[in-house]
Amino acid sequence: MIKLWGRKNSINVQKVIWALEELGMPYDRIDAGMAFGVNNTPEFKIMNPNGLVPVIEHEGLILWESHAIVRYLATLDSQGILMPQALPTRADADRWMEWYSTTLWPNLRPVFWNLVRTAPEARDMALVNTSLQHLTNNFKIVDQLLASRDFLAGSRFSMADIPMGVAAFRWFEMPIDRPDLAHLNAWYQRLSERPAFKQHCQIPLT
Ligand SMILES: N[C@@H](CCC(=O)N[C@@H](CS)C(=O)NCC(=O)O)C(=O)O
Repeated sequence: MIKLWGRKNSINVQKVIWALEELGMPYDRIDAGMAFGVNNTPEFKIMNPNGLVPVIEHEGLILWESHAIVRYLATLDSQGILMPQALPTRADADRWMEWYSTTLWPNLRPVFWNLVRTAPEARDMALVNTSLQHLTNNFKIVDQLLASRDFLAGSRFSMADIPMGVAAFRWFEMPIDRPDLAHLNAWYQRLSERPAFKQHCQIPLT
């Protein structure tokens, strides 16, 4: 049984929960992080010296970093439900996960933290506005990609759609001005039909 440490409202924990649910892998989740604590204890820091969630334990392996965990789970699954089998498609999926981490998330994070987790009087709106401009350009790139394919790595849902999906939920839920991006909208509607996304990721932002 896979053990997962992490609170349900964390964007990075949600990626792991979504992957586990898509793969039908049983797991035991332990609340950790923010109000739950746990992640700052010495025992937890032996598992992850960063003191961050998510962390999983499976057959003696302790693993942290949400994308490494999603890739591990996708590879563990012999049916290749999330891991494209053709190498070019796999590389494509991997590329969008990397791009999310290096490019899109650094723009989404300040917008999310200021608008969702910071009191109005303490918000850095200059940072929000600059980051939002970059974030909008990022989602335009995703929109262009989705003009010619149903999912990020081609015609099938894959691991690549998981990080972008949880980011897109925040993009659509946050009180921000958004351009109408038809292909992004259509892809988001396709994701919204997936029970695991609906149940575990489309939950109130806190
Ligand atoms: N790059 C890491 C980032 C992990 C991370 O920043 N986790 C946040 C939650 S999204 C965390 O643990 N924050 C401290 C807390 O929840 O107390 C990953 O993708 O797993």
